[in-house]
Amino acid sequence: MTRIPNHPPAKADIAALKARAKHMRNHMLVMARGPGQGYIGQGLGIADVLAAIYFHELRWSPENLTDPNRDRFLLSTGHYSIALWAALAEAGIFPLEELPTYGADDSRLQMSTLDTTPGVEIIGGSLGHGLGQGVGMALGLRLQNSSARIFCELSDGELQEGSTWEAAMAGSNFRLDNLVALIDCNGIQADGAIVIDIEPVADKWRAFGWQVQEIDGNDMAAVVAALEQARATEGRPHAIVLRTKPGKGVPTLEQREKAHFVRVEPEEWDALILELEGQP
Ligand SMILES: Cc1ncc(C[n+]2csc(CCOP(=O)(O)OP(=O)(O)O)c2C)c(N)n1
Repeated sequence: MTRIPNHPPAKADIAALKARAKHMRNHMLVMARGPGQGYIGQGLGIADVLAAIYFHELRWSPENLTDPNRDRFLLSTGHYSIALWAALAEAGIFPLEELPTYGADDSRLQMSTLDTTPGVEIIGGSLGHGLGQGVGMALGLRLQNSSARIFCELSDGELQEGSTWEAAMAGSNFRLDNLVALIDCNGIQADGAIVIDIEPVADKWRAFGWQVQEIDGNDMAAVVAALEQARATEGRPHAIVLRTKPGKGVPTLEQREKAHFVRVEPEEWDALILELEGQP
């Protein structure tokens, strides 16, 4: 089988990955400034994980987005699209001039994913379906003797949906060690805090037969190390419980109580971009 080169990945350059994440955060603010609003809180929170995935772990090629042997990153939460657009723009798939069209009629960069946008593997607008699709893809790849892997992001809100747990059960039943769940526990769900208590998250995944790690999802070195450990897992799927901070990297947004959907005045976006620039 054809192998996409550079795998297993070379030793991670943590400083370079942090710089990627910062560029991606900047892209997200530029996107949201276009319409004056967007799902920026969770996007900023997951930026470090997407930087580690797209610029270190994933075996893929921006020149051939449909290579059958590519690793797939599935964004189950379609409304986090701003983070995916930022990663794909940073990888050169979209010109940066396109970013301000975020959410506009006819834009490729919608506020929730469309599968007509290059680089999108699944539509995630209706929550709770990403992991089930990931299980099906991982099983299909194994049946085709492919060494490609599936990385499926999902949210803490989606842990309140039965379909997620059906998929978790199937993943361990089929011993899918080519499947990694990246669970974004940012503690929010639309209007405020998580509605139904989902803790202890890690223990629940262990009980479903998954190998589990729980880390600070905004600590780049920890994210890279967790992905490396997931690569070494054999015989069962792997879950990484990511504790992330909504608005991460932009202090005003980190302090904001309602960070699910952010709308601010046009001049305030410029101030937020300057705040990001001032961060390490
Ligand atoms: C099946 C389904 N139910 C409800 C919604 C509406 N909805 C969109 S985002 C959201 C919040 C979900 O919380 P979480 O996934 O944790 O995301 P966060 O608040 O961190 O953005 C909801 C309920 C949806 N998109 N799909």
